[in-house]
Amino acid sequence: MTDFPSLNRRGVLAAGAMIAAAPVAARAAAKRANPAFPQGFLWGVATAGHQVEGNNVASDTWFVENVQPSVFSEPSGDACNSLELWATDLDLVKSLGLTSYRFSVEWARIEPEKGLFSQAMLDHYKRIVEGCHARGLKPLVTFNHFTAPRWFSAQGGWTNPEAPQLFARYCDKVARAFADGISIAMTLNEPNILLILKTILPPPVWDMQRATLAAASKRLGVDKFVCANVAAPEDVDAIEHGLMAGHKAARAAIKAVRGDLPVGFTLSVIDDQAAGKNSMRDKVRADLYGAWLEVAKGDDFIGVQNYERAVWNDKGRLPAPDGGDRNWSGTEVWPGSLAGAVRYVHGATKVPVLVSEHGVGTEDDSLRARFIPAALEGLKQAMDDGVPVLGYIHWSLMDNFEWIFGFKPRFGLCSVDRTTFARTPKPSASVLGGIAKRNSL
Ligand code: IFM
Repeated sequence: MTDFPSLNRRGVLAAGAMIAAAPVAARAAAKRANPAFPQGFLWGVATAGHQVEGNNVASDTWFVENVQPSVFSEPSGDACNSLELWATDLDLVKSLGLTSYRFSVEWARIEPEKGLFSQAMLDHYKRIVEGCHARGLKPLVTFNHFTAPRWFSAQGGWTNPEAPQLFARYCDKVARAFADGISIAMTLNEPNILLILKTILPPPVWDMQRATLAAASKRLGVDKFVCANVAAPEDVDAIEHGLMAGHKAARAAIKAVRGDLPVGFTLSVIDDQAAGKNSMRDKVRADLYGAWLEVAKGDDFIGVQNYERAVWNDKGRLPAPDGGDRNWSGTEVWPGSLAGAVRYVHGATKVPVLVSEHGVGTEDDSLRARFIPAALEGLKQAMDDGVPVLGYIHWSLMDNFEWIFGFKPRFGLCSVDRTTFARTPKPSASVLGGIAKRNSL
């Protein structure tokens, strides 16, 4: 969720400063990477339950999409109807030549009321895991991708001291149902997203989020409705605290069921670069990632999710240089950012990295088709330099529900007809598929 409208003013100094920042990744890309990826490198695509399944009616996010006022530009509705079409999705992933599929399990479906667990829904997700195996795909499962049951958020969400234990209880149920079939477990998706949004979202958007949550609380007659990716700034620290304890409790719960299953979480990481003397870069990094990178040191791997770079001088973030590619919101698209983020995260944690998301929101698929190989060149160079990377998972399999922005941003390798739900691969899908099939750039 890092793709928000660019708030940068373009300045004449920017281009020079960006070049001066001369990230290692860009310089490294000048020497060619060895094109061959290691055997067993994971090639995949990611989706998230709420963004593709549709009708996630017991979730907190469904509720806040449909209150008035709402910060959401439109509700998720049927989304891509993947609750029904999940097998079609798996066929698509296979037909693209990929080897793994990252998807998320919806807590609100599995525990729609506090303490009421749905065996049918556990079976549903188990069938997806089995469906992956039937197609030779490795299932990479996210236990929580932002959304929670409505009852959970109505009792203060992650700010409630009970939250970590409730999350761990749900993770235990999921792990008992099908941990034996999954290849990699991710407890939380981008638990640092609100820290990043604090530096990006303008005050009116925070005001709208506050108004949305106030409307939700009022409608339910509760003190405080708190979601993981729609929040008031004053709640962010308490949410982070809860998420951190939640991750640790969930990891322990999953490991108790299957000790050899790799468990970690995914982090949203901008490739932050320093420009000039006394750059703020290191302070920004400490604030946005520092605590989570410490937590990751105790995990089996860390998921890195990168969409952009940011160049910081001593006063703030520099505007992107004029020219060059832009995404749907006007933010710079710079392929070297993936390697920069991966090098930084591995350097700080020393644990293996999974690129669990990377992509670009754009109507211009030729941009995506150029962006993927260019980013992978830098990634492979980092691997040649010794960074252990388990795989590359592109966001996303298909255009889907991009949270408060609705269906407008297009991140998919496939388009989706919003009426028939027919999926159609875009040319960029064969670019990634070709690399995956060759296991080589
Ligand atoms: O759609 C989101 C996803 O849910 C989390 N990571 C970023 C993606 C694009 O903004």
